[in-house]
Amino acid sequence: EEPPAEAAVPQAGQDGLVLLRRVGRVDPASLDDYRAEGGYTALRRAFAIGPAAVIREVIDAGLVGRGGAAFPTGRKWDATARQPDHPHYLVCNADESEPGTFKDRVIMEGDPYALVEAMTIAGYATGCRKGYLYIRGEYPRALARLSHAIATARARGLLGDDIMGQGFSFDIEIRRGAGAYICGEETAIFNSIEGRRGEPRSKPPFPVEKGLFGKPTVVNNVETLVNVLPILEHGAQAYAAIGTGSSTGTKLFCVSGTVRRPGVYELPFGATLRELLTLAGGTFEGRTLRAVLLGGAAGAFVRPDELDIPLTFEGTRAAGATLGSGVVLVLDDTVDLAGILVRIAEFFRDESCGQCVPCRVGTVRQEEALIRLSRRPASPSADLTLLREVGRAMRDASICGLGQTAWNAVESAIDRLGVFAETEAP
Ligand code: L3W
Ligand code: SF4
Repeated sequence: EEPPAEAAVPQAGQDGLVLLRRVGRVDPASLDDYRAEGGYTALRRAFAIGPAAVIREVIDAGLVGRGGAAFPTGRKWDATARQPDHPHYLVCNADESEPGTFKDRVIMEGDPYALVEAMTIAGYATGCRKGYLYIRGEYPRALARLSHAIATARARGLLGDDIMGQGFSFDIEIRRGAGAYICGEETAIFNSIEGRRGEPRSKPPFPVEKGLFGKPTVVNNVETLVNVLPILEHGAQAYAAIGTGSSTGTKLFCVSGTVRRPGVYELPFGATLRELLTLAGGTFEGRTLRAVLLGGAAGAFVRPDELDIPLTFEGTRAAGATLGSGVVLVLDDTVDLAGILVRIAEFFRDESCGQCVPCRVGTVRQEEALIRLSRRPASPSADLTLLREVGRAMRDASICGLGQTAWNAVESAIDRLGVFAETEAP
């Protein structure tokens, strides 16, 4: 039995949290608890100002997607709302499968009504009557708590017909993933929900035009959606005052690896990686930091001398890294880096859907080359050259993010950390 969500939040119940404020403080089964702690004030405000003003608030707040790509949420909502073709669909991407990512699980288990309320607001703003919650199959507790929250909300007139007597009808259907990482790619989710193979579609057309069942669809990550609650509760201006000019609000970081207090931490954008690691207790006694993998398997390694990187979208980009979905994997000097790279390559090879050649073949070649390099060959340069060629082909010619990013972490380990440098030919 997994420990409950709040055990994964060292800050649970503390003051000053925005997205995690109710986690560990309310009974996740209790709608009354949720309402007593501010629940459903955001939806009430949404009804008071109307759909167009809700979208305006989300745009003015500067909210961008938290799944990794940081696309402006308000623009996505606006584009969907304007589509003349109907019906419109909402899909919440809760297929949290990026290695080292466990923030959405904490929200879904610890504050499930927040996601139900946020999805209702998104549906209202974008003209949807139906929302799908596509949840990772390996999250049984989150599934149970959300199923309960959805049923209770429906029984209490907060889902279904004529919500809160406002003439708006909306409901949520849960669909479970079946263990494939690629089913977290937004268009693969559509195929999966439609009963097809979970393979990505080529974009454009973007989902806002042609998504689920070929209809205009807004797809948002769990964390993205719950940000809409503080935006509506406190207003766009108050929200945008948190963080930096280009990265507004707070971010959930998933800290794992060789660190004293692993878990999900909520910090305003702009805090540094050093501050986050200090909060998490730093490395263990007698050990030194070797590297931090920022942004997950599709992200980049950073060195111990780069800890002052501000944790913002623009700051990590300028440093040649990425925030991705908030993965902060800490590696001390006892960790076998080459082994980690082989593990990452194995993951991508395993999870490639096989639909396009650069990714299907490239992920195999990448893993083979890394296995050879990890055995410390006398002349590694041929394999390093091969890795670069294969990496470039995957990045430039793959259909979806999986293939496009499968070489990121490996490249950064070679270029920034100098992994294999000691075996490189002079
Ligand atoms: C309308 C346009 N919409 C783009 C939309 C698009 C999508 C969003 C981002 O994710 C990230 C990567 C990794 N009109 C639009 C438009 N959109 N242009 O904006 O789009 P895109 O294509 O930039 O990215 P993406 O394929 O959705 C790639 C991260 O995902 N990743 C894994 C993440 C894993 C998790 C998790 O487990 N929770 O998040 C792996 O690659 O960081 O940046 O909605 O439709 N002109
Ligand atoms: Fe499938 Fe990889 Fe191509 Fe994405 S890049 S469609 S995962 S083969």
